[in-house]
Amino acid sequence: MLIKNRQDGFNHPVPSDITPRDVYEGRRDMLKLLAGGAAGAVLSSWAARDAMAQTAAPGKLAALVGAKSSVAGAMTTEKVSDYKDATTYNNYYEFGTDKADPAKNAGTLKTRPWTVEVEGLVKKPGKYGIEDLIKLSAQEERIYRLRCVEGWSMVIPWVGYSLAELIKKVEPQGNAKFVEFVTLADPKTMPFVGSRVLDWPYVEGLRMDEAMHPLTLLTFGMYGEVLPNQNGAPVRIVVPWKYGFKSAKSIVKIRFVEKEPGTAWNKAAANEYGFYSNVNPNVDHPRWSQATERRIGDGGGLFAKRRKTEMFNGYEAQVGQLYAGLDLKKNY
Ligand SMILES: Nc1nc2c(c(=O)[nH]1)N[C@H]1C(S)=C(S)[C@@H](COP(=O)(O)O)O[C@H]1N2
Ligand SMILES: [Mo]
Repeated sequence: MLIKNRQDGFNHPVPSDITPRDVYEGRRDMLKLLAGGAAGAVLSSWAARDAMAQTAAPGKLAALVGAKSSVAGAMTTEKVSDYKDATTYNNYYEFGTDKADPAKNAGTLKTRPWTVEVEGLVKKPGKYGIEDLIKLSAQEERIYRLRCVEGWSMVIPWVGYSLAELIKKVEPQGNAKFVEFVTLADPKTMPFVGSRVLDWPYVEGLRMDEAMHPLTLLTFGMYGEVLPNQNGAPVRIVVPWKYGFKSAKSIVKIRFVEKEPGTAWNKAAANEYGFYSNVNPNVDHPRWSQATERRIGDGGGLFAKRRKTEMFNGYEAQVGQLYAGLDLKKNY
């Protein structure tokens, strides 16, 4: 982000363009067949069994299945991105600044035991072991677009529950106006913590009403499995109407505060990355336009036809009213 001088696409190869098929869709088709009673017929051939083995476990991680969400806007019907793209082309600066680095380096991240501390202006602060946090509410599947500030996007089936479920349980005090997410910064397992790329730990934040919005997802899994390390295991936030960097990975503290928290990218370059960071095609990044995006998996590499970026990443009907009266050009 900060250290690149040109827009996404000029610096990186595009692994998606050589990935032949959509593993996740394959698995869903298989599950539909099974639900329809075709299991016997399907499983009678070795080829089908192989397909099942491949597609039922896209990353061969522990299963984490969620019921399809009924939250408005939570289930886009756009084509889901390839699991391989979603797990090998991403940003997790603690493990390096290249899109291929997190998948290469995040194997060192230790996700058990893991504790998330809920603190600050709440009536019921506490420490949650990750297993208890996973069980706190029913897991849902949400299919969200993810729009990176660098100009690429994907569509990912996440598994988790609305952050609001946790917030209601801990009972924020009246003066709690913001929620701050503090993520792990462990120099022993994260090779770039200690580099000066960012001010560690990576911190993000939301206004209370944004944090309470049902689309804000406390996320434990994707593609029917637990999160791979490089995607923010064991718990991250996903805020679909904001640029990707608002969705903090590998959270260790959720803090309720009165003042707007200082956030990692805002501290690094305040003129480029504001606190709100709502996807807004009408506000250019100081070094490039945000009017269009490259959907990873569309094919065509660097010369792929770009799509028009939608206001609030397409979630305007659900979240637009949160910002009524706020100047979105100033509050970018
Ligand atoms: N802790 C931490 N969280 C982070 C980042 C990071 O570097 N460190 N990168 C952000 C950015 S820029 C993006 S686009 C998304 C990427 O999420 P994904 O890997 O699941 O696609 O994670 C966000 N969360
Ligand atoms: Mo990003």
